[in-house]
Formats: sequence, structure tokens, C-alpha cells
Amino acid sequence: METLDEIAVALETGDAPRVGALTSAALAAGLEPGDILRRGLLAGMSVVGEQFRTREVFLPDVLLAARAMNTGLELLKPRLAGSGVALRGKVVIGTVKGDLHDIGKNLVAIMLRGAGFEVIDLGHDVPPEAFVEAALREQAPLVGLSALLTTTMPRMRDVVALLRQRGLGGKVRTLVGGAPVSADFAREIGADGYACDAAQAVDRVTALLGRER
Ligand code: B1M
Repeated sequence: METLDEIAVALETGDAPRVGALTSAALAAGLEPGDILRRGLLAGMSVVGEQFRTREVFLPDVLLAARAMNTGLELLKPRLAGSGVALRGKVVIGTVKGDLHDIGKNLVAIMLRGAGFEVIDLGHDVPPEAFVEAALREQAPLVGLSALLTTTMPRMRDVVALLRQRGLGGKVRTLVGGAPVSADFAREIGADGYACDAAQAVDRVTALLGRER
């Protein structure tokens, strides 16, 4: 099996040490960092994303694959920076103010990183101002909001409104998600998109930022 396929398979099985060893070997053999990222790590992660979507694998499998992905990415990062391979876009993400649930948000962040996006994760219990300041500071074209409580869903509306107040409506897109959130709610608060799970979040971010998957 080719090294890049081996990386993809090791990632699919969540074998972080093997992904690390194979990535190092591929770099040492002179393979392009961009190829290792796309045809090795991202190829494996996209299989896991699809399997998660169709419920062939479950949360622990995704977390293991994500850890393996991060092992490979850490090794590639310095080389990618110097090789002109652009990440696919920057996303600010967080769980809204008053909400401590972060497992789903972390999963979305992991899948976005796995798909090649740069993710600025603000954590949980994030006030609207912090989302807006981060979008400005990072010049991020998209803010992702997560909420798991019906009582914290209105904070999503606050973020969308504050972005508009600051003249960023249309320039900084918003994606919302979380168990109680729906497409209707997203429309109602003026968000640009809604995703029901992490795999769909990758598709939505890709579409909102106008880049091919
Ligand atoms: Co709480 N909790 N919790 N909780 N908790 C829920 C959400 C609840 C449904 C349980 C229940 O009553 N059946 C309920 C909410 C009811 C409601 O509002 N309708 C609830 C409650 C009431 C509470 C407290 C108020 C309990 C209390 O103290 N009385 C309290 C609130 C604390 C606070 O936030 N201020 C509380 C606390 C907690 C813990 C801290 C103990 C813990 C959170 C730990 C953590 O996250 N670090 C916790 C947990 C674990 C849950 C349940 C059991 C599991 C949530 C979870 O992680 N799911 C949950 C019940 C349940 O869902 N079965 C529950 C797995 C995760 C992968 O799914 O987060 O839905 P999810 O994310 C998905 C999608 O929603 C989507 O993609 C993800 C991956 O596929 N998605 C996005 C999420 N964010 C997205 C963003 C996007 C796109 C997609 O774009 C940016």
C-alpha cells in the first residue's frame, strides 16, 4: 500500500502513533506536505466524517480519529506554512454565553480542522462581544455558534445582531448549530446557515465560504 493510503487508513482507525510515524516517514521521503495533508490525512478524515454521518462509527471513534489527525497536522504545520499550501479559510467558533456544553462544538471544530479550515476556538460561555472582537482581530469571514440549551439560544440572535451593528453583516457569515437549534430558528435570527451535525457543518462552511470540498 502507498504511504499516503496507509496514513488515511491509520487515521480512520484512530491510530495516532502510526499516523505520526507514517507522516514523519513521508516527509523524510520528500513527499509534498500538501499531498500528505490532502491525500493522506484529509482523505482518512473524510471517510470517518461520512461514517459518522451514516452512524457506522460513533463519537469515540471520531475523537480518536481527530486525535490522530492532530498528531499528523502538528508534524505538517511548520512545513505547510513554508510550502504555500493555503488552509481553506478561517473560522471563529464557540458555545454562546451561559452555555457550558462544548462536546458538540469541539467535534465541529475538530471536523473543520480535519477538513483543512483554520479554527479559532473561543471555548464555551462566550459573550457576543468576544465573538465579534475575535472575527475582527482574526479577520475571519465566518463565526460558528453552538448552543445546547433552549435558554441560551437567544444569545445566538445577540451575536448576529451585534455583527450587523458593527457593520459586519454580510462580511462575516454566521453558522449556528446545537441540539435545540433548527433551520427555521437560524432563518428567524438572520444567521447565514444551520448545520445539524459536524459533517454537515463542514459542508455548510465550505458552501458559505465558497470553496470546493
Ligand atoms: Co446538559 N443538558 N445541562 N450537561 N446535557 C442537555 C443539553 C439536555 C438536553 C439534557 C436533558 O435534559 N435531556 C438539557 C437541555 C434542555 C433544554 O434546554 N432543552 C440539559 C440541561 C438542562 C443542563 C443543565 C441546565 C442541567 C442542570 O444543571 N440542571 C446544565 C446547564 C449548564 C450550562 O450550560 N449552563 C447542564 C450541564 C451539563 C454538563 C456540564 C453536565 C454536561 C456538558 C459537558 C460538556 O459539554 N463539556 C452536559 C451534557 C453532557 C448533556 C447531554 C447529556 C449531552 C450533550 C452532548 O454533549 N451531546 C445533553 C443531553 C443529550 O443531548 N442527550 C444535555 C453530544 C454532542 C456530540 O452532541 O452537542 O448535540 P451535540 O452536538 C452535535 C450537534 O448538535 C451539532 O454537531 C454536533 C456533533 O454532531 N452541533 C453543531 C453542535 N454545535 C454545533 C455548531 C455548529 C454546527 C453544528 O455550527 C457552528
